Amino acid sequence: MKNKPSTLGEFIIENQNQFRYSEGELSRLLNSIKLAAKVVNHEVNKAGLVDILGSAGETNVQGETQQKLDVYANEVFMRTLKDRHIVCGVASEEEDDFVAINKDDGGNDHKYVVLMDPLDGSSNIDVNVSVGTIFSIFRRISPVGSLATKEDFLQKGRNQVAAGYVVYGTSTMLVYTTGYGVNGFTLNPALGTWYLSHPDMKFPSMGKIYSINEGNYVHFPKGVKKYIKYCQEEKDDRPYTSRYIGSLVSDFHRNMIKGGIYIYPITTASPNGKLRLLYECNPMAFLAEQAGGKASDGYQPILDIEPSELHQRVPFFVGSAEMVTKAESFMKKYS
Ligand code: AHM
Ligand code: MG
Repeated sequence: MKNKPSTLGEFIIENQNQFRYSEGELSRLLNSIKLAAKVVNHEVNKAGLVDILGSAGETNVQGETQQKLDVYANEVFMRTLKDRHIVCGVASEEEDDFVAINKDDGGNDHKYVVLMDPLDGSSNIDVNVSVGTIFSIFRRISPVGSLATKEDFLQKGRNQVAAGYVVYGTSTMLVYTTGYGVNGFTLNPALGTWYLSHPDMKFPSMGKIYSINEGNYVHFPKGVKKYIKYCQEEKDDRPYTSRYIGSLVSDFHRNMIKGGIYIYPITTASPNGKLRLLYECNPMAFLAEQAGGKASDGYQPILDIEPSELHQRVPFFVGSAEMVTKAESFMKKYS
């Protein structure tokens, strides 16, 4: 009997022929992400030891203060993807615009674009709480040989060929999908090797955890307020448990393993929601659907939304399918 692949490297090679157009380019791309994640992990782990904590004194395009580790993670991922000549373009939550990799870099003959949030959950960096990296991969629309265009990045989530996240938690994990289920790999820091620790991850269809920043309660739409009250009601298997880390990656990861729902709705302060469609919601939605869960903006699947701008925000409901469906029914009823 053939041995099952046990490391991420083996797994990528083993599954390479699932892709219709595969010439190994996507595999090389995934290998680069895996390498950059190790470099960032190393830096996150020693964040308390070196002078890397705190604000870098810059603000990003959305007016938010960037943390030094955000800047560092962005640089590592950008550099890895650019220098290795494996993509034709990259867009990052931390960059004002997408970067098309030009001919001199040899990038324009490549098929894929990457969109990413290099360090998500930045408010948790200073306090030793889990943060993450989120990535999303599309095939370009523009012809191979030309420069990547905005249209390559503004594709609906349904077109993703791969997506994943890294959670820098009590242990560091890389979880990803290429449209054939979701697999999770845990980093052995002593060896620098990712081992397949969570094969074929699935959201339980129903859970008992709801994750939402309840401090914003007064600013939530009525459907969300009513759904929260439903979660807290003493009836059947309720009340549910409230768990909110404030790092999407970590909240999602826990809910996928235990069963639960994460919600970041519109609020008075963020009338379109806070999370970004392209860097956060699309990749997490692809993972959710691949794991048997569901992702919605409260009314429609996230993956069906046609993006109109790079830094677009959307309300986000993601998790166990039955819980998301229930939350949607409240949105519909009280809209
Ligand atoms: P970030 O990309 O600036 O870190 O923002 C995204 C994060 C999510 O990880 C998290 O779920 C959410 O913002 C927390 O926001 P809030 O502090 O408003 O609850
Ligand atoms: Mg972020």
